[in-house]
Amino acid sequence: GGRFQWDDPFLMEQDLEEDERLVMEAARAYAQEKLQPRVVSAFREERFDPEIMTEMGELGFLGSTLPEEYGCAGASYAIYGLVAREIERVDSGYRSAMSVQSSLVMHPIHAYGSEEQRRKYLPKLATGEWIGCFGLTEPDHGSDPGGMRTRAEKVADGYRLTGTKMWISNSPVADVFVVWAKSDAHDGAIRGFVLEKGMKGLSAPKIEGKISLRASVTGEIVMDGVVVSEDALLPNVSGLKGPFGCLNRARYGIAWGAMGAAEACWHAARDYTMERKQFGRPLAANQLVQKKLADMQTEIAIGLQSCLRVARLFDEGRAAPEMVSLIKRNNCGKALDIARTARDMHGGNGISEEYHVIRHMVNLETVNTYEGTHDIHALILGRAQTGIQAFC
Ligand code: TGC
Ligand code: FAD
Repeated sequence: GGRFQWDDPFLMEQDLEEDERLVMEAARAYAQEKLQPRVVSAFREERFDPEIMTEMGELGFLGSTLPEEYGCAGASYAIYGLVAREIERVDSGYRSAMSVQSSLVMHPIHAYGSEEQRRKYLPKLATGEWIGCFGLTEPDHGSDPGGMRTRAEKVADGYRLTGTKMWISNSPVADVFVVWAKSDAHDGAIRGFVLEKGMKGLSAPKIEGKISLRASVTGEIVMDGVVVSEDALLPNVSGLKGPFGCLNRARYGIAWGAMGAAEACWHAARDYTMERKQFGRPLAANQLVQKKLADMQTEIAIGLQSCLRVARLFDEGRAAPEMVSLIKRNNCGKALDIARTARDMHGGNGISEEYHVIRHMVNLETVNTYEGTHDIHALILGRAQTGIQAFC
């Protein structure tokens, strides 16, 4: 018979390839040694330290699945996911910075860009010397990005972009902006453009006052007639499938990342309830508490198995977007429940920054909402099984 390992019930880590395990361990060491010590003050002060990007770049964590010829690691999707899990074990905001750079900025430049665009942008994004952001959401169009108002008008030798993007991770510190706009030169189709900091008419004001994801910087992208040349257009994609192709990859990483945050909360709840005594015995000696720990263990073990399965399908080119909707939705929703329960199990201490669980809990509210809300992914799955479109 096999031996049961409480913190890895299905022995997932034993199923990893040697290189995958090594990268996972490196990511865990980096996250615990370099990110964990600064996260409490970063969250309190609503501060994102941009040098985190160069640190992640040095370790090969940015655009890790892209080819080595552009300065990237050429890693498997399992590696990308395992790194997301380790980073988000510390904070969803740090994982967010990595996801945006890798899946929402480097991926579209690689998948839809010209060779010149790839050579110009990817190496500096891979080292973290340049920071990128992705502008799809607008003030009046979040779940329905197809209704976007941002426009690209044709002008001599290029385009003039006008519009506002809202809730954009990293925009206030970004050097490179991948934005999506309806282009009148392409029959109103949605097209991608790569903008650069300092262009006339481009600004990225910070959104202040977030109660969630405070260690990640979020802003607007305001385009007030930004004129770009023809080479700012991403030539090789047209329509919503452009941004959605990026979202498939970012959502996949979020499914892993959310499990990292959930594991942090679960382990904290276990440690706390074994240590803390009430009524003369450890809290963990109560049946109610053990049931909560068992539920956390169960959901996380199953959630991680689903991630590893989709990782393998991605590497084989067999991952469908609906599979990603299923794991993004389930793992974010379950992680949020786990964080709320862990917060409760810490009693009054659970509301203190010192115990981390409430920070994960409020972060996961964002994670459950961005990249397609929990309910939007339900509608994607409902459509896929009934053939009936329920969005409108
Ligand atoms: P629909 O008619 O379904 O599709 C329009 C076109 O897009 C194609 N498509 C996809 N292609 C690839 N992958 C996918 N997942 C795709 N989903 C759709 C589709 O085939 C079609 O192509 P074509 O050629 O026929 O035109 O479009 P709809 O307008 O009905 O879509 C509805 C819905 C709800 C599915 C969609 O709009 C949606 O997913 N909404 C959620 C929006 C969202 O996720 N926004 C994310 C913004 S970015 C972000 O949050 C970053 S946070 C990152 C961080 O900080 O970590
Ligand atoms: P809405 O679409 O207005 O939804 C509000 C509520 O209505 C939700 O509960 C939703 O599920 C529900 N709802 C909507 N439509 C339906 C329907 N048809 N049926 C039933 N219920 C429905 N976007 C980017 O482009 N780039 C980024 O980098 C980025 N980073 C973000 C960072 C943070 C911190 C946050 C909070 C958001 C970020 N987003 C980003 C935006 C994010 O993707 C959107 O907030 C998200 O897609 C939801 O859109 P919305 O906020 O407009 O909500």
